[in-house]
Amino acid sequence: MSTAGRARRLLIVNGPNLNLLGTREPEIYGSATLADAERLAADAAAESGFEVRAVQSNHEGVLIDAIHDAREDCAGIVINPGGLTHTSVVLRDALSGVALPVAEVHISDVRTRESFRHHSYVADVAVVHVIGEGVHGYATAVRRLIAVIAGQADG
Ligand code: CA2
Repeated sequence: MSTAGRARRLLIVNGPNLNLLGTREPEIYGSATLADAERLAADAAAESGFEVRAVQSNHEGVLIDAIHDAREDCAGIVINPGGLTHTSVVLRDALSGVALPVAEVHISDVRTRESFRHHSYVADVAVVHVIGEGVHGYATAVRRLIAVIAGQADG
């Protein structure tokens, strides 16, 4: 049986190419690394007594398996799907299928970049959206998602 309703754990998902954070394109993504982003998320979660499990993969199926596994022991999912944001129905279906609250994060402001970045397949399955705050957006997303989870528990 799922324990997600009681779990004080979030899954932090980073999609393709986000392992390159801090190595290239600092004018778009800043100079912080993926490890920095994951630490910001973990520290924000710890403020509320939550822990995180972080996964990054360049393979869609690995991300989907991690999302499915979250049903067992996570209360919510923070995801930056990378380029899959704009292409992936299957990633969207995985998020929708596990029925956990989802926060969508983008480091850059995708709304002001190329038009192909304006559409997100994830946006309407997410309850929290944090766009263009740099890696600090992971902490914002964690705090806002925990507030949603706390509200569900109260309700
Ligand atoms: O702004 C974001 O967080 C994005 O999700 C990042 C994706 C991009 O495709 C989305 O449109 C917006 C790209 C991730 C690749 O990250 C890199 C970081 C450093 C160097 C190269 C790629």
